Amino acid sequence: MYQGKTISVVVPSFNEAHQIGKVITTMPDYVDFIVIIDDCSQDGMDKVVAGYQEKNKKIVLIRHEVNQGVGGAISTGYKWSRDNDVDVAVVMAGDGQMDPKDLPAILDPVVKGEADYSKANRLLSPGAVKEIPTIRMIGNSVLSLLTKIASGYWHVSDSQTGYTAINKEALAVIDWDNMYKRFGQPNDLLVRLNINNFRVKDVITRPVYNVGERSKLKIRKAVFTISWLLLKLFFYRMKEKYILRDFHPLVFFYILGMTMMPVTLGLMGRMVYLWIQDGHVPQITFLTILFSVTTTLNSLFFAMWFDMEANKHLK
Ligand SMILES: Nc1nc2c(ncn2[C@@H]2O[C@H](COP(=O)(O)OP(=O)(O)OP(=O)(O)O)[C@@H](O)[C@H]2O)c(=O)[nH]1
Ligand SMILES: [Mg+2]
Repeated sequence: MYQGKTISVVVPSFNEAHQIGKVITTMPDYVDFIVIIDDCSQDGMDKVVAGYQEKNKKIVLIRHEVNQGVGGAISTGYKWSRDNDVDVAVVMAGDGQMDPKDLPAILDPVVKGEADYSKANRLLSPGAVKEIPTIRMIGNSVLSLLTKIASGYWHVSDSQTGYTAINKEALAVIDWDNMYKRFGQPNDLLVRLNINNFRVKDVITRPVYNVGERSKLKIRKAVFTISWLLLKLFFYRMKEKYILRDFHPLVFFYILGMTMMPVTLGLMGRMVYLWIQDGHVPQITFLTILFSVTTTLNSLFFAMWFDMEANKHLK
């Protein structure tokens, strides 16, 4: 128990026979359940965990018969936590990259009732640039920016962290069976939390690399896959949050901005073409472009601003 609340730590793990022991032995005493999801590992990880289970009764081992991906494993752990009436469910990876010393800071906002979901933010830690490998830093920053737009949590960054805590109210409401199953899971979850008006807080933590982990993340591929997912999630949130469940005219601003964008780009192309061909651009063409650029940018920026205002109370 932590401050009177039962805590489960969900550990998504795939081929972590080498690292899982460290995750188990460094788990703080106040954690009530260590829910290890073995996502059909092929390296004998289940036997390693079974060995620890004999001495540590807090360990729950759930094995997937088919590999589902990290998001699928997290959903399984969340469902177990929900069905066992746990107050707060934490996620810590099975590769030992989450420092248990940070756990109280991640738990506090949720346990104190200041947030429904809290997550680590490594990008804001003072040593981030030195400690996070450059390609991961760039990929994560790009996805964090896109996740702000898609999720409506404009104050949140480091969207890709897997170190999080969620309360039982959110555990009960989110449909875990429909959650994205692979590395885009944290992004999908943020969008669903926003649609349900849950409060989210970032907690600054130090990044941990080179502790014996072997990453399964192919960063370039992940950036494209998750960007595409975020585009779909953006439209899903607009529909659910601002059309079906409630209404906000910001959708009109987004529609206008997005419709005008290709028109503006087309007009700009035409201007460049005329300039190269004739050496000058008719005044009317230039004025039309000016009007089009202003309308596009104003509409998009106003839509973002309205979205920011509508979600201000979810900090
Ligand atoms: N369940 C499941 N877990 C996975 C899978 N791939 C990775 N994981 C787990 O998810 C966690 C994070 O995976 P990593 O590959 O380390 O990715 P990451 O930590 O987000 O990224 P970096 O470490 O920065 O590369 C680890 O505990 C992995 O064991 C998978 O296919 N299924
Ligand atoms: Mg890792």
